[in-house]
Amino acid sequence: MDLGAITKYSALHAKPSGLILQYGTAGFRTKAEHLDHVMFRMGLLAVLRSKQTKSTIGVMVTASHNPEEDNGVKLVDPLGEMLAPSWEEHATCLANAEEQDMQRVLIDISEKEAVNLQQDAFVVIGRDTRPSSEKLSQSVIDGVTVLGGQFHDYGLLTTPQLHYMVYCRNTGGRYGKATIEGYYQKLSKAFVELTKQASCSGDEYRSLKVDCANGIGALKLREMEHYFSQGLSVQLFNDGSKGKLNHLCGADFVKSHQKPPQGMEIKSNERCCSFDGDADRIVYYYHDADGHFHLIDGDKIATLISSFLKELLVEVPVYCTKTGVKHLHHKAQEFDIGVYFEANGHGTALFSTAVEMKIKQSAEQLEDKKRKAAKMLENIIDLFNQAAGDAISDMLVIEAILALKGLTVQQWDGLYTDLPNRQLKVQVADRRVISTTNAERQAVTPPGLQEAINDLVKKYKLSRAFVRPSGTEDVVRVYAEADSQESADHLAHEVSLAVF
Ligand code: 16G
Ligand code: ZN
Repeated sequence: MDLGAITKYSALHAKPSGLILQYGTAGFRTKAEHLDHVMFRMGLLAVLRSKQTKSTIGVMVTASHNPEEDNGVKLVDPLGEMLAPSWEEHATCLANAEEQDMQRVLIDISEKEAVNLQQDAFVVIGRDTRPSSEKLSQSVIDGVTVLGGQFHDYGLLTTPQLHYMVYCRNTGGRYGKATIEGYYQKLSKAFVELTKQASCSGDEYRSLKVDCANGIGALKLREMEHYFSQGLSVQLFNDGSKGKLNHLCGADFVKSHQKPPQGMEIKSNERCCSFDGDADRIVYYYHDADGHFHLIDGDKIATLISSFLKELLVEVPVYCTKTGVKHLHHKAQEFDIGVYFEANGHGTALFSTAVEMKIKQSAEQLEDKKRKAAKMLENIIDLFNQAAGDAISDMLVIEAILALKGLTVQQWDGLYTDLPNRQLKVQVADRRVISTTNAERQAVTPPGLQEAINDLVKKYKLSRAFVRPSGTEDVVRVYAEADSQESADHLAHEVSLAVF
């Protein structure tokens, strides 16, 4: 390590004094003007992680569904996964170190993690369309080069595309080619082959309205569109030409306000979907004949996908984990086939190597019916982004399944009915006084809180309620459901009073 150079360059990316940030559920996130030093330091950290794992590491500059003025950064581990928890702590330490402590913190991390500093390092970088992202990703590059790391800057990418690149590069090309072209071709080829098999590919299945949150999703869908257009035509809204990123549009807006995004006109029973600002989330929706809005969230997406896959499986057990993709992803990896989705629309499916091999073998079978089914599965596997939840990939999976099963959007919606529910956020002095267990469904502290919730829940029919500290905002989240909207609203309100 050339400590002199680090000190010199670090001073050019100085930390505002007194600023403390935390590597949260999805990396660092705050106002863009406070992030320059964090970017530089995450460049440094990515080099250390790369040396330690002897693999390519990713750095993504994005703040997902946050307002345009915000930005953020997260590191992507070798298999396209979220950064390991012990390294999240190093990230927090490094980001908050005062200038004069930088050298010591870097040496500390290297020693603790037994990093061989002679090892080569390679870092790939991507960014979203925020006005601040280009300059901030340049600061990441500064950090990488000061520590002698090599890098490739992909420029504008969706978050899941960067995860895909990292995964491809560390699996010797087995998963796919680590280029944007490779990504488009892999997904589109699988999609077109699948939709060719759909017997009822009438026009109604072939078009979809997509709200791109005025973000990167629009750019990438435009580039990709012609690869899959024989299977699906997409009509893009909020493509960034007029509106502001995530403002009155996008998956997070639609999910939390339970209404369509601005700028999209919806005829009854038309299939529509929304991406979020970095295109790793997707939700669907439609207006029924009476003009009522219906949201199809991550839970229903998971149901559609698993019921399609279930035709080949005996049973589908359900597990719960803590909030955040990193927890869900690891749970899903424990199975031959793991499907995970958060209600907010972030999710994907994972397939074990053993299952992929079995399916490949079956695809060479002589028996026509089995061969067809196996071929279909092979394409479905190719269509999923197994490195991360991916709005573009999920959209194509959903469209293929709807076409193959001949399902309309209403029939899909009718797979089950949600109980009325309400989510609230509560401002408290210190959200960390609330701790939880059992996949964030039970409060452990403060004492008495869980008992109070239990008593409130007993007052309503078919009811449940949970509280947990947010991993991205300084608030406590309250969730309640019950037999009617009125009861759910009441229960949520009463629980939020108990939190104080
Ligand atoms: C982040 C997470 C998302 C989670 C959300 C919860 C990733 C890529 N994103 O956006 O999975 O649902 O945080 O935030 O991990 P909350 O704790 O503030 O509700
Ligand atoms: Zn996102």
